[in-house]
Amino acid sequence: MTQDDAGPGVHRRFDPLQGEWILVSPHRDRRPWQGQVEAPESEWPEHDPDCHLCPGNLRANGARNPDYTGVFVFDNDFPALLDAASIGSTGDGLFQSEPTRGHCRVLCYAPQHDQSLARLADPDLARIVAAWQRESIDLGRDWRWVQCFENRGASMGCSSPHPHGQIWALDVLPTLIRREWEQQQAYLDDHGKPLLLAVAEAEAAAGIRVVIEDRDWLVVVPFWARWPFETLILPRRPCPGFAWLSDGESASLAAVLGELFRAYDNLFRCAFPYSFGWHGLPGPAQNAMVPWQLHAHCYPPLLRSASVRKFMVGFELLAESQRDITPETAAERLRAARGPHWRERTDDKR
Ligand code: H2U
Ligand code: ZN
Repeated sequence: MTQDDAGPGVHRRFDPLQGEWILVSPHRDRRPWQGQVEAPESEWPEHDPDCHLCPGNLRANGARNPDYTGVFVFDNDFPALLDAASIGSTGDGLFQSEPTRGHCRVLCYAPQHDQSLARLADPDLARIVAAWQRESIDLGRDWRWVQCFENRGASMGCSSPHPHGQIWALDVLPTLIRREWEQQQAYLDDHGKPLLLAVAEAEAAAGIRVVIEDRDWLVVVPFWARWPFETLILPRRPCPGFAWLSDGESASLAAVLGELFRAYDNLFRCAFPYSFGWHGLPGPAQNAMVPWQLHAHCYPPLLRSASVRKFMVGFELLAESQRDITPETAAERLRAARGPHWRERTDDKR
């Protein structure tokens, strides 16, 4: 019997990071489903001559990629943000707008077209962590916020199966970042400790929502998760951003990432789709006490199988987020899915 069978009943949970409530309806997971079924993934070749991101290939704008062997970072050919501002601020009442500048990059995780965070070895993952660290520090010298993220899978709007993420740097604090900043600042003012450090300590003590933990990191399905198998990656000491990470913490992060993304793929035996990204203070390390803690959010849409996903529609769009299985059950299932990648298990014929 799972947590949900025992039945905590319908209730709401509070997200102290976003300052929002989430409706939890555990019993609803058993409702019949005749809606959209996600297409199964295909197997990809190690090199795809038509891929814009593979080494040596032509990109969509005609530039040629180098024969890269590790990670490869380039300026986005179709950036959402531009270095130069075009219009000035307008309006101060109902119709306000302001100019925004920024810089967008693409980070190819590996030369192999058929790889992913779930299947790369720890040394390859360490190169990705180093790239996030480098880009956050470098772009953070010039820009107010640096957003590293990845969309994986066609169902999350990813444009190519080649393992890659994006980095957007801009001259303002985006809406969700500003909200997280205000929430963390208020907590620090009231309690004298960073909010997400308190959360990490409380989650580690409770244990029930922990998916992975080592000396440096904690991966939990947060108490207030919106998406079915949403996770939060947290450092276990005060650490505002990538610039503050020690070499040891970067290395253990690489191992933790591999473990987490393998568990996701194993859960429904598929290339588990998600949107994943880092919230860290950009730029070089400084000594000042700040409310911010480095953390990663992973938002995967799958709910019941590789082909049935959660849609954030209806009540979620019009009232507030709602989830079906409890975060405790989700964590239990992710813990059980840990281990070698299912495609690499020789003892398993399924
Ligand atoms: P997504 O798969 O998450 O959309 O990221 C791919 C990014 O790569 C996207 O922002 C860029 C797109 O603009 N891109 C290039 O810059 N050059 C290309 O040749 C292909 C894609
Ligand atoms: Zn490719």
